[in-house]
Amino acid sequence: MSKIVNGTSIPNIPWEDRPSSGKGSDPNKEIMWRFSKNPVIPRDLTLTSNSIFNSAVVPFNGEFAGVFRCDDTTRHMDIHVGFSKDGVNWKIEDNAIKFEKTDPELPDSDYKYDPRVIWLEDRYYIIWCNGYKGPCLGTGYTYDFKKFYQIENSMMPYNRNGAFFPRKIGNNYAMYSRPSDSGHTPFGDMWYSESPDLVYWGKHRHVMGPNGGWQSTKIGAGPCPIETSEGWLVFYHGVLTSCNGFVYSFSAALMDLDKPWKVIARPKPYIICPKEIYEIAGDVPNVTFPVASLVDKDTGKVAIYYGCADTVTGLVFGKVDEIIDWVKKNKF
Ligand code: BMA
Repeated sequence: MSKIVNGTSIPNIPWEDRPSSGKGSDPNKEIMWRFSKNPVIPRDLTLTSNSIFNSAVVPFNGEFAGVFRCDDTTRHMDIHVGFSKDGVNWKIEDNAIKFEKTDPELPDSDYKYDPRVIWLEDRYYIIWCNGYKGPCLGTGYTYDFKKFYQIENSMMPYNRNGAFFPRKIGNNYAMYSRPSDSGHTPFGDMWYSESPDLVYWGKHRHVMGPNGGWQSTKIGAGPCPIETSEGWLVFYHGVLTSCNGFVYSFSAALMDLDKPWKVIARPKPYIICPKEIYEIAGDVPNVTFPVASLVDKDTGKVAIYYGCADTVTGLVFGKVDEIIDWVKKNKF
């Protein structure tokens, strides 16, 4: 029995056991290990893609569906739907998703990027960084990954890294987000907000901010939070500013189940930091940026999809129970 609560069985979760020797083999050194076939999604999978990264994947009809950030060869940023039988080999549509507006007054998007997707009550919600007078949080939903509907923007500019919780907290929907600026923000804390209807958001609470080392410049939520008996397991990215620019790594923290703005344990070390060639070389060097997790409730296996150097997409694997123990052992 794993510590996962309210989870889904995903018997066909993409998976590879921890290697028995070499890189990733020592759990005392690396609590998660990279897929040997990384990167799983190449940059040129669609007709016009320059890069495919920072993308969201969910189990769908016994297989997998996803919403992918595809920057095209004009370097326009948009999100595309894709499907896979095994979570590793993907077919991604050449054309970007066309959302049907649920209100004709909804503003158009100048661009869309970094989507998160979550099953919530009766449908899949998508939340992304949306261009509307600067980056804000765009929101929509789909039942079938064929028709997509756009609802009100969840947050006004400037905000990024929105991640919905998979269930209500008390009577309200909930999310993490990261207020930012109009550019490549040199600061960033994680915030928590609630909404009775996914339109009006409030009860804003500060969650946590930068805290030295790999997470000294800014931090932001990665995949949607995972419910466990020990608290919400939240993978998040952290950034440090080196003499060559930003370096994006990631780790995981545990948050209070009823008050998810309260941090139970936050680790000092990162879990993944740019080290492999596809993470240190690309359109934006030195970026490992997690945005989606698949979690199998029966085995506690977790597979994280992460953007590599803003160019391709990789997978890392771990076990939820081991990661929880590691977070507690390595907390500040
Ligand atoms: C952030 C976002 C991410 C990107 C990261 C590194 O501000 O644009 O999509 O991965 O920068 O370039």
